[in-house]
Amino acid sequence: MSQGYSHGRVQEYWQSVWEREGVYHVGDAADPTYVLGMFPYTSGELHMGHVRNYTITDAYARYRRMRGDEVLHPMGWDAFGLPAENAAYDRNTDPRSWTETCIRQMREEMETMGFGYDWSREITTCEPEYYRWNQWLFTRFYEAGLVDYEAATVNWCPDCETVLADAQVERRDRGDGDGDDHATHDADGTVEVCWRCETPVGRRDLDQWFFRITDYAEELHAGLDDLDGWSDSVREVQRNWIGRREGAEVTFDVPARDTTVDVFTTRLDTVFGGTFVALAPGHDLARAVAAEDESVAQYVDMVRGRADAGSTSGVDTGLRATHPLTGEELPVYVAAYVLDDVGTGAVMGVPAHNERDHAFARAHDLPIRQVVEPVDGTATNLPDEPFTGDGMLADSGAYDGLASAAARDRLLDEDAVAESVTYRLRDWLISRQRYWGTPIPVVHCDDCGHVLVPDEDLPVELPAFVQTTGNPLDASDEFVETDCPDCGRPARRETDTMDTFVDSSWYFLRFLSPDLDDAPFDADRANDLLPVDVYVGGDEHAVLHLLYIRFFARALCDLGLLDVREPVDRLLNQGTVLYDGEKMSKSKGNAIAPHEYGAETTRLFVLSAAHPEQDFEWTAKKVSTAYDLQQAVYRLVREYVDSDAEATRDEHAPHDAYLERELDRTIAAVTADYERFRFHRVVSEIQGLTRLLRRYRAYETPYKYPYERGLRTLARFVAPITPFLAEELWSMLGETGLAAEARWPEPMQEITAHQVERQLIRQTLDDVRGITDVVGIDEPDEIELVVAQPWKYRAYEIARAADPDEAIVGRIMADEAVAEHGEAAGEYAASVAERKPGLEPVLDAERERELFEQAAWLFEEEFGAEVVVREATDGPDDDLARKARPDKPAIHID
Ligand code: ANZ
Ligand code: ZN
Repeated sequence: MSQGYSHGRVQEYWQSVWEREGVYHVGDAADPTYVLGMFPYTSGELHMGHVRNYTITDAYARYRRMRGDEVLHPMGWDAFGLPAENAAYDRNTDPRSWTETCIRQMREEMETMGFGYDWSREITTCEPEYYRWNQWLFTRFYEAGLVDYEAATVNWCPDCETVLADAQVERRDRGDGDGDDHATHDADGTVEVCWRCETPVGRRDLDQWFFRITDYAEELHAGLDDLDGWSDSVREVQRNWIGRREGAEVTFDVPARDTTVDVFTTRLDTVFGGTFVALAPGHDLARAVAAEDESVAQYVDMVRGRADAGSTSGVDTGLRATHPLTGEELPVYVAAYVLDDVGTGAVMGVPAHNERDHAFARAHDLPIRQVVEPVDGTATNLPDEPFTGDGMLADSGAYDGLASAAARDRLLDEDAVAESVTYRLRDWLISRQRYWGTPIPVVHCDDCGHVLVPDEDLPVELPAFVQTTGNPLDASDEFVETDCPDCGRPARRETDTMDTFVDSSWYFLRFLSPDLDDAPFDADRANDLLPVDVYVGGDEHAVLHLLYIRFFARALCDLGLLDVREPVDRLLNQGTVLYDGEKMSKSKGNAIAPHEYGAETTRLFVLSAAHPEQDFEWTAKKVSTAYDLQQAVYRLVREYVDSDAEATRDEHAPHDAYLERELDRTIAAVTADYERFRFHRVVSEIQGLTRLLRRYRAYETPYKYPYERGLRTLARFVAPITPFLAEELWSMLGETGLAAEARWPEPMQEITAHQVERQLIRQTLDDVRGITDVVGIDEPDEIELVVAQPWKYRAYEIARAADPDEAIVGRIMADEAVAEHGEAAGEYAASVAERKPGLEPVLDAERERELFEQAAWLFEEEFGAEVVVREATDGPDDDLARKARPDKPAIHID
């Protein structure tokens, strides 16, 4: 008995061979398929989510390589970010050393996992060679008007001591009594917290750097329609995030100040119901009034930057705005529920038809005027509740009686009205008041304002790390103090660093030419190789990272640096690995280390458990099934190569044909499954083929050719999933090259016919199982398979060819070759006529008989019985003849 397979024993050897042979290396002249997994944040360990992510890309990359493609499958490190700084505090080290240690550990783990990367393209975002290009791109963006520097009321996490992008703020149910009054509580009982540390988020006013992603809102939104390679759910999340709204702007005169206020509305049909105008606290007119009016100033101060959709607070400015359609004078309020950065920052209040306006009107005793009525005549609850649906206009002058949609359309022709579109998407706040990120390449000069650091002075490198409570860069005089690039006088460096999402917005381009030192990426290469063919990662990135890469690609195109506006062709979002129904994670204490069960067992299990996009539950039992499968495959090959030459046969026997065709079918199926990332189906085919080959050999001395072909096929089937095992098998089988580079197997014959034949065999096997069960025969001696008389096939074909409403029995019996079988023929004709609508094509009599002869061994092997295949004969002696039908042999078991 030979030893089983041990991944640990062979892993290093094959790794060194792969490396020596440069298996995963892609030259610069190649035209590869680009397979990419979202590069990991350098936390120090691979968790199961990473393993699943990278096993998917690795299996696919390996499969493509074996199909003959060159494959670019690179890996790098998303190495900047706050956790490194926190770890540095906790461990009394500095972010760089900590990050480097993490990278070493993670790379080692990846190698153990057998991931085949082109390490010559490794990139690390915290290296100056990388982040200088963030700075260079910032500079280009700035010159192109894609960068804003603005005082902004920003989300501030007091624990991380940094600003957060909107997308890094999450809503939680309010915990009881955390009593932080700087936090933004909402009336609905939720609180906004930091995505990382869950601390309630407050607000601050700071000068901040923004990327103008909103310039691309329309295009980013429209482009989603064509992203066929992305899931509907990710596209929907992006659509909602961009939040495109079609509507109109209505202009109100404010005669007392000789100015106008534009409001944005999606419900122009309700315009005659407007009874007040409300301004956001940051609206120009609100600020102007606040400069003169104490009570308005107080209110604006109190609520500024604390926008609150649920609030009914507000202050009357005393101004009046003229309703452009009725000429009525409406009061103008400043109200916290009007958001500064939505639409125009001003609304027309329509209390009868909008929830927030209704609540506000109630609180301030403003009139409620209904101008839309339900079309079906149902009653509304006005004035107690607003009616928010569409309906028919009333009390709306010339527009009375129009349906809402038609009214919205017609009202656009009014002078004071213009069509308008707004977006929920905000500009991307990239400033972070932290150390471990890319320094923003700007110098602040008292005379020149903010000045870009010239390209030739890039990179602006991070100084040595110091431990402080605030931003370590502020504490570094040597960093801060510099000269103005324009006037040469003493000036101060910007101490904000970039959001790490900037780093990951273009890293897929850097992989194409990682060492290029006069540009961030090679434009020609990029235009050739982009879009990324397959990108795999978690769907938690649906709006941040996956929106930013789409923005970056477009911005780069408009800068003339790239021609490909959509950077990713096929996006695959892997599902979650669960443990006891919960996401497996270290913080939940239910994490399993990637190689706790052996790296390849884990790979095999993770791919076999479910479709890549589905969640699955980690169970020890299924893990051991994966382990057993590897051992079974290994043993099958080991036993064969250890046996002597007598162990094979050189002459063809009928039963070999079934194996040969089944092999072809499996190859076709596995190939199609790999193409479509259905690794779980691949694994069940591998299981099936392993079983079939084992049984074939157990049945009789195997015919050398198809059997060895079967084993070689199996070795290649497992190669994308368990690459070390595949190399062992491949060399055991006497192959000289590497399994990783072996040519993918191909079917030798057309397999369509075999699909039908296989189905017939499986059905008949099932029938035999059913009969032995029912009759209670444990060990049958003989199984008789009786194929129908040839004339039945003829009758069957006549029935199939007939029109549905033809007298089928008559047609059949008109055929002499059938009719001569008398009563039996009539009986069969009636039964086949009855089944007419569902008659599938069947084999002919001869082929069906031959097939059962070729597959008889499967019955013999499974049931340990002798198998007799024969044709039914007419006449009184054959009592099975009546039961035998085309596609359904009569079965007799003794
Ligand atoms: C009048 C009106 C009447 C509105 C009505 C709605 C219903 P959705 O469709 O949810 O995106 N709005 C516009 N700018 C705003 C701002 N800066 N802050 C807060 N609210 C603002 O919402 C679009 C509606 O949000 C707009 O249509 C406007 O209220 C309000 F029966 O105008 B509506
Ligand atoms: Zn200057």
